[in-house]
Order: sequence, then C-alpha cells, then structure tokens
Amino acid sequence: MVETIIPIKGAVTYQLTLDPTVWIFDDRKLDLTTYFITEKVEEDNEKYLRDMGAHWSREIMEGAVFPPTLKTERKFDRKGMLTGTFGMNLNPFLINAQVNEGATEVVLECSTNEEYSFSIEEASTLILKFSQDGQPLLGDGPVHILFADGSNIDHPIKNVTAIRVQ
Ligand SMILES: Nc1nc2c(c(=O)[nH]1)N[C@H]1C(S)=C(S)[C@@H](COP(=O)(O)O)O[C@H]1N2
Ligand SMILES: [Mo]
Repeated sequence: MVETIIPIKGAVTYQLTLDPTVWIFDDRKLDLTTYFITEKVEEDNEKYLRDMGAHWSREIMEGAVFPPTLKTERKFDRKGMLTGTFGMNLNPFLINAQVNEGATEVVLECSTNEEYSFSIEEASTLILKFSQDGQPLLGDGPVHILFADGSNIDHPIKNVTAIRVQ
C-alpha cells in the first residue's frame, strides 16, 4: 500500500502535507476528461480557421465555438481519457507553502529513488492527477504528475513520495 499523503518540504516557510484523498470534494479540481480536450479542440479550431481562409463567414471569424470532432474524441479515447478522472494544480499549494526567496527548484522524490527537477516556474504549472474513473490511484499513486500541456498523459511521473523545494 502506498502512502496516501505527500509532504511539500525543504525551502518553504510552511511545510504542507498534501492529502489527495480529500481533493475529490475540492471545487478547484480539474476534470481531466475535458481539460486537455478543450485545448486540443481550440487548436483544431484555429487550424480550421486558417485553412478555410479569410473569406469564410463572419460568425466563424468572430469566434463561434465548434463541437469536438469525432477525430478528436477518438484520439483522446485512445489515450484513456475516461469519465471521473480528476487532477489538481500544484501551484496553489506552492503558494500556501511560501517558497523561500532564493529557492530555484522543485524536486519530485519517487519511491523508486528517482528524482525529477523543475524550475519553480515549471513546477507551478504541474497537475497532480489523483483519480481515474472515480477511483483513487492505487499502487503507483497517490498522484501521477502531468505536464500542463498533457504531453505526458500516457507516461506521467508515478510513485511520487515527496515534493522538495530547494
Ligand atoms: N517515477 C517514474 N514514473 C514513470 C516513469 C519513470 O521512469 N519513473 N516512466 C514513465 C513511462 S515512460 C511509462 S511508459 C510509464 C510506465 O508505467 P507502468 O510501469 O505502470 O506501465 O510510467 C511513466 N512514469
Ligand atoms: Mo514509456
């Protein structure tokens, strides 16, 4: 059984303990079934507008919203984006912990003894996925770390035991 809490420690004014088991009740949680799709659809729309050229109808140019395409839905289905999958932004917790002036890095410590380093700025964009299909992440959780653009959705950083600021 993995630990279900993750400390934020090191160069902070307040050491915090993250408890992802309660985030399901937190209004700040991100619905990851739509979070990355929205960005993808916006990209598709921009490409569509570019491809159609400037003579297309004014309502489209003024920003009418398109529904997701079947292609988009298939793509995210393949990536395992199913309902009831949630994440939280790391940034509010870093703010609450009050990162010390002069600190430059946030390091993710893993039970595998791997460490992943990010600048403070990068770290503030990380997303902590904490549930899949309504279930907490077991075994390699309690969170999986996702990059803000969703680019590592298929291979998030797992087995995180602590977040160390330095
Ligand atoms: N801590 C940690 N998480 C990691 C990795 C890793 O090397 N260390 N590799 C990633 C990659 S590349 C993949 S494909 C998946 C593999 O996860 P699995 O062992 O559950 O299949 O984990 C991801 N998360
Ligand atoms: Mo991988």
